[in-house]
Amino acid sequence: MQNKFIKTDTKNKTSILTISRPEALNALNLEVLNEIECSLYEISLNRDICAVVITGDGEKAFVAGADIKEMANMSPIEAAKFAQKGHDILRLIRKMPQPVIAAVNGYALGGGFEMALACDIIYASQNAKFGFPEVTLGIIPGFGGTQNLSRLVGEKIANELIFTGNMIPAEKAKSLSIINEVFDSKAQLLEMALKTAEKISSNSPIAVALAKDAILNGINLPLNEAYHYESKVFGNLFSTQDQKEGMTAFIEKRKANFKGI
Ligand code: DAK
Repeated sequence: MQNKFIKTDTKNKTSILTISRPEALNALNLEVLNEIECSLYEISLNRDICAVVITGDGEKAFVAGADIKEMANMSPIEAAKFAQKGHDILRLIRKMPQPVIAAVNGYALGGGFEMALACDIIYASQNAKFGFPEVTLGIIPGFGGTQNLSRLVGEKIANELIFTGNMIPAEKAKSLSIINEVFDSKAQLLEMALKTAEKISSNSPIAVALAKDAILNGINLPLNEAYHYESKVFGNLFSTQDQKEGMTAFIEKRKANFKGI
């Protein structure tokens, strides 16, 4: 499929997915969501890709939210379809074996903030701004925002952000542990996102995928059940070639050659 709004590029073992609709600050309409879903799905099946970076085109925005102009005239059926598409993408980001890094340059608002929150790591440039303006439009965050933000930072901080619709700058988001790191410029942001992706790609892809699975599936379980889940995943890794290779390479004092099997 020829994409209109999504550019994909591969560097070493990393896929870089750029949301490119700068005239609307990369706002998410149904077409953009369809292209993101297809691109991520293809990447999720590609065993040569070990990490993904999602970013926004231009200097101003990562994603300024769902497309308000498209949403304004949606019928209830279209709105439900739109909502389902958004949820499908969030589930895909969470379930795909490769870690996904959001490289947030400029505005990450509404659905854009929610997409970043679904990613495994969030890096931002100094000019990034995060917020949930939904209540100013008569709606609430609907791509998981009320749930993911409150689980991440607690109810009180999430309440303040969601009830006011205020935006917070990158440094504040970092101080609240919403994001991992802030970088001076967009160039530095992308460079560091790729560097982290490369470091991830140097490890066993199957171990990284199962670590992601254990964190995501364990985090909402009672601790004892989560330990049990972790121990099963840990045990499963001893049936892989990567576990044998990683430990043999350590003993033989050489670099491991992981195959992801
Ligand atoms: N949608 C459509 N167009 C947008 C847009 C958006 N979200 N954000 C910006 N644009 C367009 C502007 O209309 C403008 O287009 P023209 O007028 O030039 O044609 C162009 O991008 C440049 O924007 P501005 O001229 O406004 O640029 P400024 O620098 O002055 O302001 C801004 C930047 C980001 C502060 C401002 O554009 C703004 O406030 N944008 C809207 C931000 C927002 O409210 N975002 C949240 C959208 S609601 C759901 C799940 C999730 C959602 C919905 C449903 N279900 C499960 C059902 C998600 C909802 C949202 O994300």
